[in-house]
Amino acid sequence: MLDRGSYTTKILGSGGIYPYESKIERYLSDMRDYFIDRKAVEEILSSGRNPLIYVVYEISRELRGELNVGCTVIYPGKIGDEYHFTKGHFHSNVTTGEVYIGVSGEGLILMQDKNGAFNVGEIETGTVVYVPPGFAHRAVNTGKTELVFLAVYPSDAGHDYETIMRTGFAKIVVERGGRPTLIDNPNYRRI
Ligand code: M6P
Ligand code: ZN
Repeated sequence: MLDRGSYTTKILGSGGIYPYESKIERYLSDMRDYFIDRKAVEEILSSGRNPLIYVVYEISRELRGELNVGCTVIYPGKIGDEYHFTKGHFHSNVTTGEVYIGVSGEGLILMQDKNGAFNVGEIETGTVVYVPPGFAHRAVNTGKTELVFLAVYPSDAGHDYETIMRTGFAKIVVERGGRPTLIDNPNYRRI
């Protein structure tokens, strides 16, 4: 699939990148504990549906100083009132940052550090978002089409999903009056 001696890949839009090394699919069943409306989650799953929320096409490298490339495609939609999003993570290596580059669609990037400092950035075609070291990051698709973006991050960054799971993000993105709206997360636990 990927020739390790080749250093180029191509952005295919909602098809991700090609070639890539690995493809990760996240279905609603993989994100049971993430969406705020647990009742909506269980209703969808018990009706036999299990929507694909997002896919990540990734090329990872090994040595310190090398850079990984990921292309994430978040499918449009909501669970209850809440727009589809990525799980969100801190980096295990807290000294590492990341850059997101918008390819198509529209959405938001939520960023939050361990002291609770919160930041939000818009992402659409051509947007470049810098995620500083120490900030957990989650992308949210607020549009009607796939949100596609590239991510570039150090090969030794690592994904820490647990820390942000313990508190949740301070804000969530829901539809209010037909529009995406950032509201306080009622389940947010400051530590
Ligand atoms: C981006 C990068 C990846 C990440 C992916 C999905 O492509 O940040 O490292 O895996 O988004 O985000 P998450 O891992 O939080 O589900
Ligand atoms: Zn990251």
